[in-house]
Amino acid sequence: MRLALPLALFALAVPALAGPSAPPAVRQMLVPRSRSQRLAVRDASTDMSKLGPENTEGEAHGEIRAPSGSRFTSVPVGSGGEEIAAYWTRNPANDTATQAYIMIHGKLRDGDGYWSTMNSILASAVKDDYPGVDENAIVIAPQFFSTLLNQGQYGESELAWDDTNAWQAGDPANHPAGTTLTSIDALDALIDVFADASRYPAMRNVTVVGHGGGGQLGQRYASVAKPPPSNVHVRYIHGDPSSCAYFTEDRPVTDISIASKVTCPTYNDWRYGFKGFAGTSVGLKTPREYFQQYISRDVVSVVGYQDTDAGGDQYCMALLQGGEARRDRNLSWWKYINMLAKTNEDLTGFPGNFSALPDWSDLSGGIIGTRLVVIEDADHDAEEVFSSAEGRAALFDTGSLPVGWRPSGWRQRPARKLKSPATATNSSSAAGARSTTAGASGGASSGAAKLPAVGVASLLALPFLGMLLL
Ligand SMILES: *[C@@H]1O[C@H](CO)[C@@H](O)[C@H](O)[C@H]1NC(C)=O
Ligand SMILES: *[C@@H]1O[C@H](CO)[C@@H](O)[C@H](O)[C@H]1NC(C)=O
Ligand SMILES: *[C@@H]1O[C@H](CO)[C@@H](O)[C@H](O)[C@H]1NC(C)=O
Ligand SMILES: *[C@@H]1O[C@H](CO)[C@@H](O)[C@H](O)[C@H]1NC(C)=O
Ligand SMILES: CC(=O)N[C@H]1CO[C@H](CO)[C@@H](O)[C@@H]1O
Repeated sequence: MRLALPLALFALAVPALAGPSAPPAVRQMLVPRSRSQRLAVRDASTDMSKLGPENTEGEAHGEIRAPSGSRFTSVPVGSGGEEIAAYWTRNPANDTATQAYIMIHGKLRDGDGYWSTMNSILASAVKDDYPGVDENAIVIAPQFFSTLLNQGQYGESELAWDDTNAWQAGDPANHPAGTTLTSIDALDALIDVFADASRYPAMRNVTVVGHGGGGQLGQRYASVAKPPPSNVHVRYIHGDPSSCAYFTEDRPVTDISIASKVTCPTYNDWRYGFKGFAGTSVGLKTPREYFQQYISRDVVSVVGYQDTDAGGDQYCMALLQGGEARRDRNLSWWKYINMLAKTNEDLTGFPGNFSALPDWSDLSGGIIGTRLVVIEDADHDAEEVFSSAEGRAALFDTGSLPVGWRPSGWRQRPARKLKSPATATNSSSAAGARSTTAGASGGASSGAAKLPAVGVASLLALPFLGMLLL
């Protein structure tokens, strides 16, 4: 069915093929609608311009070869026998490891490469005696296989997704047959492994890192992950995703020559918004409840300031999130989160026209745990981002983080608590009760304690960063 679609449709549907000068109306009209279209041209993470109508993106995995220092294994997800495949530190010190890093691969589904990247970032931090780094930290890179392109590479109980990008959105797998588990469930299961004190008695910090395609999953995961077990602290780091999942129908772009909601009817559908989100194996909450989870967690949004190519998703749903460059989408997202939460953060110079956002300060109390780190010299490259001083801080620092770049005119302001945050009440659903627990244990209050320190840290870090960037 995918192959039967005429090439002309692809040429129109894919902005890169239509050319940068394609009028916005054309870009917006051709939002993929049917499942067969969705499979082929889902979003620009699937780079059809290079590969033609048959998406062979990420095909060149060949035989599975675990990079030196790792092994290829799999971990149960749920109770139905399914497993998530992963590259894993070969000889982990399970008894003494205090930290685990779950590194999500990018759009090419190259878990092996991402395992190596994270492992070498860790090794160099250990070598440099970077404060707080555990030399026994365990590195895992889950492998989200595609049933279209990775046949023969996954075992019969291992999860795989048909659409090569479905895993990025947290959608359900379609292998093994009949499974309803999602990539979100798979990450939840990995965290549960490390929270099992009988296997990892010393484990304290689990960090989920996603960049680019992995950043898309990482951003959504930070909102919809189940509340983690209380014996581990989870940090969620998402870098440079092409799009975020907005909690409301508001969008930063009002310039209709860039994109318009009117001609982009799917702008709020799941992956871009919460419409049609099917939930995870622990159930479905409201967008307000997911917002509360997101802001009460240790979430670090990492943006490469040089990430300004019109790469990544160029559908109108993504363009409405801040235009062509991922950087602006991310900066707009920061503005959005802070405005919804009514924080005291200075948003001077941040892009995004949000004129009439709802006031969700009843959920935040004016305080969010989410932090933004902008790495001035980094492009769209996980290694560059996480080897930088700020990227390393995001990965390894406890307490305050350097904020990195800020627009001119921006000033550090102290956090200002408006009132004690309520819980995302939705008395009509059991979801409300679950979120109470998340809010209470999660800690908008821990965010409150951390935030004022950010400014001090950034001041202290500046000369240091200057040296490193030379
Ligand atoms: C460490 O724990 C994992 C399970 O999480 C297990 O597969 C592995 O065999 C353990 N390794 C050692 C050396 O105990
Ligand atoms: C934001 O609004 C201003 C004023 O209406 C407009 O000039 C600008 O193009 C808008 N920006 C975007 C990204 O929509
Ligand atoms: C590790 O967990 C502690 C809480 O136990 C937290 O304060 C700290 O920021 C975490 N460190 C990282 C790097 O996530
Ligand atoms: C409460 O939950 C229901 C079902 O999930 C949803 O339709 C409704 O919009 C929610 N109400 C609020 C105020 O969030
Ligand atoms: C804060 C920031 O980066 N603003 C920039 C967003 O992107 C637009 C267009 O690329 C620039 O004009 C802004 O300066």
